[in-house]
Amino acid sequence: MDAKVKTLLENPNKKMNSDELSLLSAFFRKNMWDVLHQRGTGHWGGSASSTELITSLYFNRLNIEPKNPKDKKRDRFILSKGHASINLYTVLANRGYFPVEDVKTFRQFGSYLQGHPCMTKILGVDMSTGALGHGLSIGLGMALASKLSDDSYCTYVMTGEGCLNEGQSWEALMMASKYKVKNLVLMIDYNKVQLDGTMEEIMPLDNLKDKLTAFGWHVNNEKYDGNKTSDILSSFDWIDSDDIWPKAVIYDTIKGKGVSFTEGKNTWHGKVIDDESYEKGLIELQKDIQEKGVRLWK
Ligand SMILES: Cc1ncc(C[n+]2csc(CCOP(=O)(O)OP(=O)(O)O)c2C)c(N)n1
Repeated sequence: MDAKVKTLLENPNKKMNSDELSLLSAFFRKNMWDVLHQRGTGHWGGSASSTELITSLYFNRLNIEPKNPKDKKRDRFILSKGHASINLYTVLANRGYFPVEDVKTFRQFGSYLQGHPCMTKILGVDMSTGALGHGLSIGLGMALASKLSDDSYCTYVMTGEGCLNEGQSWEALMMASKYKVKNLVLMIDYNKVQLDGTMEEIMPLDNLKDKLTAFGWHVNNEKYDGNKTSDILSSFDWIDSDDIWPKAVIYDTIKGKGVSFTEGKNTWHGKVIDDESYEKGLIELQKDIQEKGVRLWK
């Protein structure tokens, strides 16, 4: 099955459909599990929750050209939850920004692929992130800049709840709605689990939709499962369905998605994947690739 997935990846510029995105996500998730285990470091939980979202952006949505990564007119993506870097690196490499082999050097001394994404060292990274809460302010700046330069690119910012617990995010939310900033999309990976507890224990965000709406944002009515590529594609259709800005999309996701004993567990936020857990998880991740591949090529 891996060989078939690689065939799919031979043409990364193709706009992938829902089943293809689903298979690619399963493949990337397994590769992430491999690297985090081999390297003995990194953030599994929040990377596994956003896998379908980041895969769908880069293989279906973003107007980008990896051979021309600094193109002024490219869409921008800011991974405000920068700790999910292994997810971003895996997708960027497979999309053609840098060699896939390099992902194995994740967090190695001297590697350009460190624990948090660095825009000056990694092609395709639009903003260095890691300190939670900065991404939306920066995305807002990029969106405002597009207005000044008359470029029509779109800026996407992905946060988890951690970023939304930071006051700075709410300043950016207020300002974006004040200026009715166009082409700015906030994508919330709403897995409701953080580093050392659940969202409810740390800082509840309910009712998030009402809060964002009260801050002047246009928020999805329909519920979207952010681990389901068909839902993600529907959310993209929703983004395109009107001209009301700025827009926020709340995606319900599962932290640690794909490995049953890590799902919904804050303890797997950034835990080292020991050999026994690795072998157990691998079986589930490989089964998922197999099933999604069979569905695609039946
Ligand atoms: C300003 C800041 N405070 C604390 C941290 C440490 N930290 C890293 S990830 C994280 C929890 C993030 O939770 P969430 O946004 O829900 O991430 P996800 O579940 O999507 O991984 C924390 C507290 C940080 N990176 N930045």
